[in-house]
Amino acid sequence: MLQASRGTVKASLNFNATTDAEVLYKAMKGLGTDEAAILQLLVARSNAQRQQIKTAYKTLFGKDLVDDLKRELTGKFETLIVSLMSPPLAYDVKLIHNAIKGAGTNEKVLVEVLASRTPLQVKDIVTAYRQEYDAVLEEDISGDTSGHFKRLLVILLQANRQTGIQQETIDADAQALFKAGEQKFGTDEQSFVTILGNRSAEHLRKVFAAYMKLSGFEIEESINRETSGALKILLLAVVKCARSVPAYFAETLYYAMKGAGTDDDTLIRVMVSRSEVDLLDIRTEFRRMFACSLFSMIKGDTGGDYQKALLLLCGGDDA
Ligand SMILES: *[C@@H]1O[C@H](CO)[C@@H](O)[C@H](O)[C@H]1NC(C)=O
Ligand SMILES: *[C@@H]1O[C@H](CO)[C@@H](O)[C@H](O)[C@H]1NC(C)=O
Ligand SMILES: [Ca+2]
Repeated sequence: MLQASRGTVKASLNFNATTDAEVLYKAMKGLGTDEAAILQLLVARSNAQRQQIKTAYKTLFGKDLVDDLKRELTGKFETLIVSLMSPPLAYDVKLIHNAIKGAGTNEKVLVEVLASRTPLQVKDIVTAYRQEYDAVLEEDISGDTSGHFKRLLVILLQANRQTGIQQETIDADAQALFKAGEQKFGTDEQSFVTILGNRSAEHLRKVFAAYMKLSGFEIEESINRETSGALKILLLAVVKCARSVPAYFAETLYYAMKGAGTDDDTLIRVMVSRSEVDLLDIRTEFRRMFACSLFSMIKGDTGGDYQKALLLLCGGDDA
């Protein structure tokens, strides 16, 4: 896939992997570590260039760059830098694996990745997961989840959404959603799962408008009232991504930082995975939706080298 142009991170023009590997080696050798040199260099390179630096580093010094970074760095800053070093597909596969391995399930990560990635990306994740873990992702996710939440995740894993707009079914879909929720005692979750899991984003946007006209409610309000738990979170993510993926991530980042404390895992995950995709659009949506810029919120919520790297990834303030 071509480098999308809406990211904040771009390929460096006068790139020399050997020179970069030497700079990183110097920043880490001996006592102490030059964290500033490491973060300034790595944020200013595309992920593809970072992979070339990794290779050059091994050739020059016979050592694994990521192992050295892990040894020299600590905490959230280490997590951020190591995440930047991972190729995007491998990063997603690892996120999903970590979300389901062991006891418990990180539903938030499953929802975010499977609701926001393109069909092609989801297909690549399924294939790469099989190669990496010799396991079938659908089976592993099915074993870890249940009910309608599981059903919708499995539909999303097929990455088989219809394409385009089916003009003749817009009203029928809106009516089916109304009947399945607001007009029903209890909720027919299956109808929500079928329509939101199978229709294209363009089609769904038309359905949401028809739904509003028909019922007087935004579909999000109805999902909030009619469903609960992980299914609700997944349905809302699918709706928000159908409306606008950058707006979905702007909101995700906002709630990762709002109030006391910070959900650093989410902050790192979103900043890294969107840095070469649509972080510029996410910044714009963030500024439109909330009272401050993404930059200023990161600045207020983080510190140290971790903050420096995140602000460079953010790439600018939208006053
Ligand atoms: C990269 O820099 C090294 C010196 O550090 C030089 O020997 C090499 O030719 C350069 N490579 C390219 C492609 O310019
Ligand atoms: C959509 O989702 C349902 C599951 O609810 C599935 O059975 C159905 O075959 C899917 N495909 C279409 C085109 O509706
Ligand atoms: Ca109801």
